[in-house]
Amino acid sequence: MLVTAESDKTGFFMYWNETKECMSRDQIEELQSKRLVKQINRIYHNVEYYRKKMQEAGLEPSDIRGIEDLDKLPFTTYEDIAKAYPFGLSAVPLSEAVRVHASSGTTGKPKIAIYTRKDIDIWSECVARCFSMAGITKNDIIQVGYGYGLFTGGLGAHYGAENLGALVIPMSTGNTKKLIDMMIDCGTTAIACTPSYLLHVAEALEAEGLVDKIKLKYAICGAEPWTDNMRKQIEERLHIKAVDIYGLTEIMGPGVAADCEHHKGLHIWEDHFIPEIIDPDTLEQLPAGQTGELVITTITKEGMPLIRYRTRDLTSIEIGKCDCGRTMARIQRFKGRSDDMLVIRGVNVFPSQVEQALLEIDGTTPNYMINVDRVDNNDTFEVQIEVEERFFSDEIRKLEELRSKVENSIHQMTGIKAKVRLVEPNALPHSDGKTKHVNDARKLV
Ligand code: DLL
Repeated sequence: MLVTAESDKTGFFMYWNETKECMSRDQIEELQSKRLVKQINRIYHNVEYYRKKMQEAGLEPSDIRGIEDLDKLPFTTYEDIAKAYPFGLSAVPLSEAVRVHASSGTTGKPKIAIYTRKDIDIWSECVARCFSMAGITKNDIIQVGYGYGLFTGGLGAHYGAENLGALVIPMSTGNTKKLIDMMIDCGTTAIACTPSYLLHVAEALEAEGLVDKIKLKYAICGAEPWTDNMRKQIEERLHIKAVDIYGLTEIMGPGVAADCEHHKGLHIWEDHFIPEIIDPDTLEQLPAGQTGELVITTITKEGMPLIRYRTRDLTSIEIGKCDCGRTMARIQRFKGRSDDMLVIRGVNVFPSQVEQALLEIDGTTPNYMINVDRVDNNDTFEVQIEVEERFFSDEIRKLEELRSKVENSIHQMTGIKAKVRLVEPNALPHSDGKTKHVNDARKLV
């Protein structure tokens, strides 16, 4: 049964912006074409980086007349963002920008995103649409359990929830006991956090016999891969409704797409983003339904517009009206990445960052193994490193000093703490071909 905003008073099926969320396919494509043409003109004239790239491809802005010309445009990659660090892709003078966020790059420098005031407003609108789709209204009390700071999760969810008019508790990460205390004391009805963390919270609540004391109704979980099974576990153990939310720093942050109560894929807000799926090897566009790499073009972003940005996230797209009445394309659950990025405790980690951290320390070798697992719904992150023989014949204090140096260096480079184990030369598996540096034993069931 199709339940519309008018017929449902619980708020669970509410549209935040019905005119946009339920546009016809023709209207979506017409709007996208208009906005794409405008965006290409802006970046050609305002961003030297894009102008050069377009000139190299033999393109002028007038060659792009609508979305049918999208595939003429060159891709943008995270290497482009790294090369332009920090503000080389900015399409506005910095005096017009009001915020910066960042996430891990493959080595050293982070990927930076720049926002104007209008970008923040559009972001809050997108998050409000997602939260509304999840059932949240102005009557809710929401705890934001994503990290606040350079990571987009905290502030992104916060502004969206405030836009909705909900009462926001800016919890951030790191203190489960306090989160639970406030959840009970304040009568929190919604939570935004990573799905693995929410399962951890569920365990803590069960252990203390507190599940019946909470008033939680909704959860909006994302920032890391998870499964329908995990969603069902969360829903059953906490007696709530949970939805999936997707986003990435470069494009905006959380709220690029989210799923509705029908769980038939994450609606991507096509009035702001044009999604494509490409074959990551041939770079050819793939038709709806086929799995490949998600590519996104931002058509309203002012601060740092991205044209055909290769997200490296593997998924497929479904077009067509959803049972909720929304018409925006649906991204299916993510099937992995086309690069080697890991998401550990919601943080993006590249093996190359660990390698870089080791390079800076005398006595370590480039032979290392990253072991990731999930114990009690918490990600574990361990790095084994072969170190020079001499450390094993030296005093134990020197070995301990080296271990602590490596731990600090990895923490600085990746932003999260690893358990470091130093091992003797040749203790790790070696191969003649491509050496395996990651052992990810997490089973997302
Ligand atoms: O993780 C933004 C975010 C915050 C999304 C809070 C949702 C909730 P980044 O740190 O830049 O941004 O990481 C982006 O995380 O390319 C995916 O690989 C992964 N990711 C994000 N959401 C999901 C999801 C934020 N729902 C990278 N399912 C992306 C699977 C996800 N993977």
